[in-house]
Amino acid sequence: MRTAVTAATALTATGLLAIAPGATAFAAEPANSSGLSANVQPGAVPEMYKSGTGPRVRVNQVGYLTNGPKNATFTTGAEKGLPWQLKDAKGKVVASGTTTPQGPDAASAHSVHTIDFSKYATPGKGYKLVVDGETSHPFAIGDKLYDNLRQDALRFYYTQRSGIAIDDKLRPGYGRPAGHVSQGETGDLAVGCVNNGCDYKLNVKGGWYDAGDQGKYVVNGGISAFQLMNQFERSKTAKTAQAAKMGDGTLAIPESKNKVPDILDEARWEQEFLLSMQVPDGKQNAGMAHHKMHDESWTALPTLPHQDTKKRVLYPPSTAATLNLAATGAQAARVFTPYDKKFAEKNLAAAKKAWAAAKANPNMAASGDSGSGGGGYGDWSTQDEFYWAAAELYLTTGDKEYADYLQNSPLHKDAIWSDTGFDWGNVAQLGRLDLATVPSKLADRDRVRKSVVEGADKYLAMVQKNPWGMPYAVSDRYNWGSNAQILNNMVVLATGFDITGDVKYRDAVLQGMDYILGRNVLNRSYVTGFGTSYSVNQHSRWYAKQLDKKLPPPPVGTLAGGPNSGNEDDLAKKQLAGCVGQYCYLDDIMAFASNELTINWNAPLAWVTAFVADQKGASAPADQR
Ligand code: 9MR
Repeated sequence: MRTAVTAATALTATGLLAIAPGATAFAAEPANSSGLSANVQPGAVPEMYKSGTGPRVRVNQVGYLTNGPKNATFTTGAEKGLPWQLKDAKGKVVASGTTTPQGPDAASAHSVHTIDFSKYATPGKGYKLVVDGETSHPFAIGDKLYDNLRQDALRFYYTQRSGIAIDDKLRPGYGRPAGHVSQGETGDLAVGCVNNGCDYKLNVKGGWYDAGDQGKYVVNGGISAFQLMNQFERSKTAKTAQAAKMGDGTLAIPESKNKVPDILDEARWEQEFLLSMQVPDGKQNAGMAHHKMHDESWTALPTLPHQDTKKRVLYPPSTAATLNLAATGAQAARVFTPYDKKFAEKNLAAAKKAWAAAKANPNMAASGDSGSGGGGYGDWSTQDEFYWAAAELYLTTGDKEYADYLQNSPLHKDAIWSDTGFDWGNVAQLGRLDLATVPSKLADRDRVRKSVVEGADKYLAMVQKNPWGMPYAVSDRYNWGSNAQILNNMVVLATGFDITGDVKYRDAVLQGMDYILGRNVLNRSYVTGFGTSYSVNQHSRWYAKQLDKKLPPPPVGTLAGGPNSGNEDDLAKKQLAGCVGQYCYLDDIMAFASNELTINWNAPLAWVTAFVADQKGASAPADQR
């Protein structure tokens, strides 16, 4: 049981929960009437945000699909519903109604009301919502609001590339020399093992830089390349997918116009790197993949890739990395067959070799030791990676060995749809999603498809309960990369729609997008260049305009990690101490724990944005909405 400690709380006019010093607003354990499941602690709203974060009515600052759901969130101490008005660009009232009180919200330390203006379906720009004298940021209503972001979220990858000069003609303002191409120990052409732990050197040139650092990590590269290839593969099975939108020539990359879809060209840049991390034949642990490679010690900000003077080192092989290679190699074999048979075969051979090596070394854990020059990416449990790899190998080959493995894995039937969703360290979901969507003769394929719809139902319930309309159920504790976890839960919802055609899942995805683009307590679009008030100082060593005006900001279409209650960086420790949920975010280049950019976060942004753009105006029979 949980009990509300009523004496400790009071509502201010803005809806901020005023909490007596030392008191706990909600005692731990039971849910109160508003379903709160976590404590709201004193000091929950950091000092810097106390003066406000913009208009109290929060909207999707990019906009709403013509016939899709249209919701907003308003922070207020009012107990009863308040009148709202929707005004067009000329200030004319075009719709009105009453807000719906939702009570206190643990994720924002506010009391909130929601506004549903879904019935209004006239395309246009410059709409604003007005409630209680507060005017929202402007937004549009239309069918094509996501077409630019669909490309930009993917164009992000070209400027993350390692081992190649970035062509200023393709990305004006972002041209730069190639990074890590020297023959010496600061290049990636012949990299040895940390502490001289191996008797060979590998050419691991290429791939994408992970994030704001210049490390390259197989477990994070794996999920990222996978999600790009998966976005492509969805176009083969999903009724609404528009394959041409990710086709050849859509991304302005060096490979554009080579008769291969650009999204696959971009994924290949990473996949080639993943292949290069495999231990060569004849060496100890042959067939395993090195977990990661990065600088021996951290570089300062800013440091452009070609200016990095640190020694590059390989970290030992791990079972998790090896299975990432097996999974993406098998997937690449499938998707590249029509375009480059040789490359497809090379991938399948590497994938099978990796699978065999992982089976022979199932417990080669990645310690998470970062050696102080890169991220840890520790992974101690690999049952999920085994499941994912078996799924991909099965889907590509149909072989009994993998089918048997799947049927014997507890993860084949477990409820794997966790509250926080999947990420680089939790990948069973990737296998399950593909088994449900990629055609195969899997004996229990119908059951697997049903299990994905069950996952979608779970996230749908979260969207419906959450006053910000998104699928995340951690209450006031937000994880590192929370935005990507939310987007990954939206991938499950979208797949639920692809499988069933039921628009309730699609509409939940559309609502989740509202949160990412401004319907959150900070009134912030977490995507650079989209909306009115957006993140632009993400942590990066080369998009470091905040530190050096001569450098560019992150490119448009870059996702920020988002609120992170851990406050792991010094700036957050200082400015966000005690913060609650959605307030645990700073748009500052030094706030790496909440404001980094990464290849594994833009991947679900691209996937989900493509899904949303595919829905055009989101038309559907009224009785299904
Ligand atoms: O995304 C990673 C997150 O899940 C971890 O909690 C965090 C701490 O280990 O690291 C994150 O990954 C970072 C990586 O270690 C180094 N490159 C930047 C990544 C994003 O912040």
